[in-house]
Amino acid sequence: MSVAEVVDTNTGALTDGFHLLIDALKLNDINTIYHVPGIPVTDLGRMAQAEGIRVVSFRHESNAGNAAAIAGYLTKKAGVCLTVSAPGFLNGLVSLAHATTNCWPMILISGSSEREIVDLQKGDYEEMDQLAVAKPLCKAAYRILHADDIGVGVARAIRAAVSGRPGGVYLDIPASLLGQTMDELEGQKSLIKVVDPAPAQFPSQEAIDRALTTLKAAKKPLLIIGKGAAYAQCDDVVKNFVETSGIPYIAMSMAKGLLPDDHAQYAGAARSLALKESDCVMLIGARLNWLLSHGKGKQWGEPYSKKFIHIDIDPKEMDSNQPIDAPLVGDIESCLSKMLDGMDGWAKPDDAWTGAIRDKVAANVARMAPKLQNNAVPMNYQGALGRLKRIITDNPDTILVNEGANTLDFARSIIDMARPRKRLDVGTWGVMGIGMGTAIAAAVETGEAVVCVEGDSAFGFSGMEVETICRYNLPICVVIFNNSGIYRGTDQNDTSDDPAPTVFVRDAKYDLMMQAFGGVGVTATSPDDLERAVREAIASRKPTLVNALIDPEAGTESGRIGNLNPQSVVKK
Ligand code: OXT
Ligand code: ADP
Ligand code: MG
Repeated sequence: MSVAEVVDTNTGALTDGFHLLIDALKLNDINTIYHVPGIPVTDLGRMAQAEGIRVVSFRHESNAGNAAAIAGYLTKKAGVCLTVSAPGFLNGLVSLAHATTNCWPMILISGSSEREIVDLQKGDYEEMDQLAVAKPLCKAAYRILHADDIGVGVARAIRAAVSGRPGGVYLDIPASLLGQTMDELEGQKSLIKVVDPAPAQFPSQEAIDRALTTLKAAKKPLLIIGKGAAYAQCDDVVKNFVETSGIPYIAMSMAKGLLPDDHAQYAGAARSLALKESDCVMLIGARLNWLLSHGKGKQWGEPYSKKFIHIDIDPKEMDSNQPIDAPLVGDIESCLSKMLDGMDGWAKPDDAWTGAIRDKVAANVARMAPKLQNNAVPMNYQGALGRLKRIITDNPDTILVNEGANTLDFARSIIDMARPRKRLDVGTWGVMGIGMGTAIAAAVETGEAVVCVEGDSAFGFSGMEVETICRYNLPICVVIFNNSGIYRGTDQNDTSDDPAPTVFVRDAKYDLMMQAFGGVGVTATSPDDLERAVREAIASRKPTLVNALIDPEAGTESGRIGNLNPQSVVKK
């Protein structure tokens, strides 16, 4: 820049890295930051709050990061997590990788130490080459060294997070950047408002025609709807496509409720039959990964007996597990809208197929119904979840957060969801520890009441955040399925005085944790107790923890995925 230009624009007023970063986020409608304070970002958090950004301060970065990740999923905007350097950054990194794995937009902003010292490994306070560490674990990683690059840095991070297949982005902020000053007017001019960050991506007409021809030829078609379709927020188009096609569908866990689970075409309760017998499967925002047994095996019937149609925004997803006969690369709204244009006079699938699925659904639902009405004490999963099922049906806007093994698997098949993006869980990795961060962001981003159904092990990974829930007075009811262990509370160690690795203190009083911070803590020993406490929590919107005592013998090893455990052939 020439001297003349500097004189022209210099107003005398200065801005600095702190303010430019905050202004850049605000300019791009980022209005919440999930955070743990400390050197060098304490003042950044304070100033962001003073400038009108909602700053939610956590007890551990993993939970702040999980909050940012799910905020991205719920809002289609990048969720932002702000941490300190090295250890805080590393704590946040698990959730950044989790966001990337789940295809959710998130930005992890971490303060870092001085480049001159880090690069020569002279031993700075919290020294680490964070950019290098982050790179392989996220979609993109950037470092900003100069105040006049903050606009570009934030814009690149936002675009990378939300465009194409969404994912996690790391933004490295050396401490010295925050204090750098520049002319205020010049600074404002350097900021970028990102235009059209996630542009629509239309497939070609040829790809649409191929998909329609493949689908039309099927005798037993099946739709599999995944959380990518829920993320896409084109709920009406998905509904219109499903109903126009008349094809049965199953919903992956977090896509439950995109159409109501009591929909006549929902085949969730006939999952095995639908996967095995179908002759053409159309995937809509779902990957053929481990959750779908990679599209093969006995669950899927005869090898290579099915045609696949796959809608995904990422071309690399095609053929990743099975040959895709009709790839549709584009965003779900554009792909389904274009398909619908070609579906005038569409012939719905034969009743022999849809009727067989309906019958199986009815039989499985009828078989499960009496189990959900049991009042056994100590409670089992079905008795407890039968009550929560009713509560969620009566309160369809309530958000259900769910983690654990048996607690997760039983809740997924028992609790029906009626609205989109109301079920939030462990996602693609099956990771424990998402509970409290997810619940907090769900309450903050939507204002709705949240019921968090947690295995006692799962809860332990993020349990300290009950203090955060109380501090921000959030309408969250945590229900702990306390079976005194991981999977079961009954394992014995016969070789020493130590407990077996999978068991916890029997009947621990988790409710006292919530009471310690001023919330409501209740022990529930019966389904009646449980129902009363959860209904009261939803009505009062007070932070509540219900310690639901579950029979320690009720669960099974790893829930529905015990088959993934390797077996020792020389086990003593
Ligand atoms: O058709 P069929 O006959 O097959 O029947 C199916 C449906 O048709 C039927 N169904 C219905 N019937 C009647 N009515 C209705 N409405 C209905 N709906 C469905 O029911 C069956 C089952 O249906 P589903 O569920 O749809 O089908 P299925 O076959 O199960 O689907 C397959 C999958 C793979 C898609 C599904 O199982 C799935 O999504 N699974 C996810 C599993 C998962 O992610 N688990 C979590 C990880 S386990 C383990 O890793 C744990 N760890 C280790 C650990 C982790 N994870 N992370 C970290 C950071 N560190 C360590 C730990 C520590 S779990 C865990 C803690 C566990 O202890 P807790 O105390 O927390 O929990 P408890 O176990 O409760 O003690
Ligand atoms: P699930 O676990 O529910 O099966 P996955 O996370 O495996 O879902 O798959 C979600 C898929 O959705 C990802 O492959 C992702 O690229 C894709 N996706 C995300 N957003 C869109 C969108 N707007 N349009 C098309 N595909 C999308
Ligand atoms: Mg347990």
